[in-house]
Amino acid sequence: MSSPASDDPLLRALGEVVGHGQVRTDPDLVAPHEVDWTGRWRGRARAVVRPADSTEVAGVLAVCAAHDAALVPQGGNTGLVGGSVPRAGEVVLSLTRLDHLGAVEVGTGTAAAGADPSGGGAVVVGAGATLAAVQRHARAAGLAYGVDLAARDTATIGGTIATDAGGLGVVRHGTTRAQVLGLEAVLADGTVLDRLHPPLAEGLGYDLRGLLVGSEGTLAVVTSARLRLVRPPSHVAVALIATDRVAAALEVQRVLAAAVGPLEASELLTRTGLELVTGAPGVRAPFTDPPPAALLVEVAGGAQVAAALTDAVAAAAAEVDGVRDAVIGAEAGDRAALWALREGHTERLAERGVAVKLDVVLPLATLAGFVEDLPGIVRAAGGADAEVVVFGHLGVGDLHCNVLGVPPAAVAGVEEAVLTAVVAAGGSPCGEHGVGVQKRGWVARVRGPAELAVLRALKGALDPAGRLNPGVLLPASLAGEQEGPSDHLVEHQEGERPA
Ligand code: 2HG
Ligand code: ZN
Repeated sequence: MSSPASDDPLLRALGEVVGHGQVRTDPDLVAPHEVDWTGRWRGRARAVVRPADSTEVAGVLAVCAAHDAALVPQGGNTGLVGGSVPRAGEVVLSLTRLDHLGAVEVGTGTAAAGADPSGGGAVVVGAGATLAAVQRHARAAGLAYGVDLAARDTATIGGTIATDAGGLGVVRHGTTRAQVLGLEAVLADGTVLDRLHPPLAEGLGYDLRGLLVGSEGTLAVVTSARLRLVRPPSHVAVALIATDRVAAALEVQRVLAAAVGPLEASELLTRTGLELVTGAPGVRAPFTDPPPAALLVEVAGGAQVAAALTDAVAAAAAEVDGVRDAVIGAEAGDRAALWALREGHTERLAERGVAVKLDVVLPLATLAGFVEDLPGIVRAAGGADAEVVVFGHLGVGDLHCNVLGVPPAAVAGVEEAVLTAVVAAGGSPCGEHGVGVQKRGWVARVRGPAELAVLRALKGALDPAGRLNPGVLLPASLAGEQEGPSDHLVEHQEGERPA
């Protein structure tokens, strides 16, 4: 339970801000906040603090500043790179109670309001609102939110802003950055920064909103956001196209985008992943033999969209060498069944153990070659049992490389080998999952000295004492961290999966 009579002066002061019942220290209540969803990243929390609104968040940050205590902001804790779990006794700042949903502004129209002039809108929501709650809320007003993830029921808006999540609609709508019209955030000293409704003269000075999106809780704590909403298409259709190699799937993607684009979604599945998801009870395999690569596309259009997609897929099959088969999902149930194959990957993988997850971005020109080389790369570094399952957001070159069967001692070597190959192929070692703890060393490796100096200056200006999410995103040398427990945070690696 709570710690009403805590001897810890920090916890007493926090209780005065949020109510003593919202400062949790009971190991059973704290435990779920100390480990991530995959079970790979875990640490220790001094307490979990659950403010109700931004005023209380400001109070929590002011108290932490006065007591020189570090904190880790946490939303739904569905992150995959260790960015939302405590490491060495920080206070976990749980934002799930900030789940308010404001009135939807439909077609408010002007650039100043930030709404979509083509008939979309905007809405202000709390950082703790789940993605699914925001989607439902937008739908009730006839609109849609452009970001969607399989973890929608648990992932929060704050978390998706922290990592600049892309998700399943990224090829159509861009990442979260493109949806955020305004932000409210609390600075390390407890000051509230209100940029929810930036004035017309948004260009007047630095873009603070852009700075905070993707900053993973290291510069400020986002408490609310004003999000762009779009008008959903009247009709959509889905196709899953089996091909004999990734290069053919890429070529089909190009041909379909030209014929029936813009694509609402364009996702890659590969043989090992298809075997995994179709092996689950009750799942109907779309093809007799799982193909080496399959492309899942969703397109929008009028009432005849499924027929248009069927024709376009047939034309692509005639034009592109290596297309084996295709399934069209016209009705809602069939579309959902095809999407379930893609969305089921993460959960099916988790049932097989704690995968080494490497989310990376490749230029489309080198992506196919990279995927072909990957099994050899992971076996060379991770041993003969290492098996890679690749899938992801093909439209933007964002691949999720999940490696199973890696002995704990070989995990670092597998990460090093895969990410080195990504960089050699002209890609980025970091995609939509963010940097977190997992890839912070790579920040210093891929960004030049001038950029690193700017990153250090920004962190120093906004969080000079290094209290906001220490150990995340910035390498220790840039974050101004003292030599301390957060430098030795890999005790959690290869931990047991949570119960
Ligand atoms: C997805 O695209 C998520 O489904 C999770 O980003 C990816 O489990 C993963 O590696
Ligand atoms: Zn993804």
